Amino acid sequence: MATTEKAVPLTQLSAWKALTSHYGQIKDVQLRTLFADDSGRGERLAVDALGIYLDYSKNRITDETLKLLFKLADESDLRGRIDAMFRGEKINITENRAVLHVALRAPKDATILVDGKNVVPEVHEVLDRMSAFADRVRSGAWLGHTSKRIKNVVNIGIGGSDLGPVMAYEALRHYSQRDMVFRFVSNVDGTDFAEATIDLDPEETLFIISSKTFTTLETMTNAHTAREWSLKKLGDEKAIAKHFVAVSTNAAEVSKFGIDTANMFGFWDWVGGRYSMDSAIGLSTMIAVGPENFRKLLAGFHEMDEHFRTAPFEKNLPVLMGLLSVWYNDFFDAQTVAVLPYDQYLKRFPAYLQQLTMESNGKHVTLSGDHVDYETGPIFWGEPGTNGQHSFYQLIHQGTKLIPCDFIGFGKTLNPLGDHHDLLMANVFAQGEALAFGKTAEQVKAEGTPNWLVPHRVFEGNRPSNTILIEILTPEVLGKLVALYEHSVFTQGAIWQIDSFDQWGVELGKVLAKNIITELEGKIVGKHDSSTSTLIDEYKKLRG
Ligand code: G6Q
Repeated sequence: MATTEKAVPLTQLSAWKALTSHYGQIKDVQLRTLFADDSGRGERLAVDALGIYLDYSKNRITDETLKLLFKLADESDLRGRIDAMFRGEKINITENRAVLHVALRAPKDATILVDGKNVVPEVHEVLDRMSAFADRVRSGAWLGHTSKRIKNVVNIGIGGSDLGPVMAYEALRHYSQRDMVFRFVSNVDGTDFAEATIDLDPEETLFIISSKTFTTLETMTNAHTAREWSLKKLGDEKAIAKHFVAVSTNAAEVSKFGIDTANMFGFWDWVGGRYSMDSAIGLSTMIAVGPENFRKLLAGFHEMDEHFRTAPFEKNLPVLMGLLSVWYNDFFDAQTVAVLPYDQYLKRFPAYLQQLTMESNGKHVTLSGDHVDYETGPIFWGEPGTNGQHSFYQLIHQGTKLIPCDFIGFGKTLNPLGDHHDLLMANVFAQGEALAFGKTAEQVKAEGTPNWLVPHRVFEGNRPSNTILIEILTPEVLGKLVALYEHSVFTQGAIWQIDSFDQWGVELGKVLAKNIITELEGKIVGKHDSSTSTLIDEYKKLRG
């Protein structure tokens, strides 16, 4: 299917119809029964690829379900859509752009064409400049205006220009340069900037202004505040060159701000914000973990790209996870997916995935502009285990909502301390087991529970989960994990026939906020609904 051609509506595909009737047969089948009937299910419904072991046996599926889901992928021309992305076709049709984050991690000798031009050499040129700069900052060769060593790096950015860098810094902290401080400022709430810089010395602080457009309100406001904060101590405008660098596609705005474009690291319009952590937007990550580790991260991304592009769907990790997500979202009416990493370093991974998944697939019209008559992107959320177990897991176990879960665990810890790691991992396995198989009334009674208490202590089970097991968290592994979810999102978007790469929904709020700002400055009195007008008046009273 060419992107602009009108596709057969999803619900008219024969695989979709077959899945609808298949759902009727399987919806009450218990995981307990599926496992009892097939002693090899646990080993059989698993894929081991690129050092990632995905156990998807605790899903409410049979071989027939899988067959139909793969048929759905074929009828949706998933293969063609994947090839179109890798070929640099403008699959982001509403912005008429190619979608080529895969080019950011392609090896030097690869060829990926956009409008007939190979983009890979430029990617590597920027990477080389980033590496040289990161090395200078890390080694102390890059000095501040007053010849002091840079000890603090503050990334200022928001959305795609923030969440990836924060997540990657936290995830790879073990590999980071420990004598440096890394902070991330995103919110236009002044508290974010104030707290991030409260204990920093401007003479030792480098700001990375990360903004694709270099016009984003929050980022530019924080960037100007950072400039004032620096100049207050450093005095001299010339100091800006030593304490500010930019990551952007907009050279004109960068130099207007006062940053020498020699200190600018570029990227391209075919890199979506939420797919940009492996572009120059990752500069803070590179300074934190070093160029070598950053390249390992890219190599991990690339391995997953190749796997997604070439592995048969039956063994293809992102395709499997994407199709399972469609299965619950569209047939079981599951509203959300919980991502539960059992690794403290991945504490920002669910927040990162929220943008990746929800900004990509939160769409209500198809590529041809028709309103969908099925559900699209589910809500992604999560927290690291075991913490979540002591708060929201209750609802997953005994609530009335079906919440498919992704557990992520590691064979080895980066911080071996007594038996902590076995205790952590025992909980991963226990949670998956409890969700799938629950505890019957008979089992509860057999424990001597009084009859009145039995219903409260029953776990129905039949709650699905994936479990991802990996040896140890490394930069390569992080790259593979992020790419796994990126391509799972792609798979889902292809099935739903939506543009996973635009974000028009973000725009309206921005425009309305701009209007209200002029009102708050007292320049005009705007016309709003009675609620908004009253709220603005109340705010004015409160602010005094
Ligand atoms: C991501 C979105 C959005 C974007 C931010 C920051 O896909 O486009 O989150 O990254 O709005 O934009 P700038 O990088 O242009 O400041």
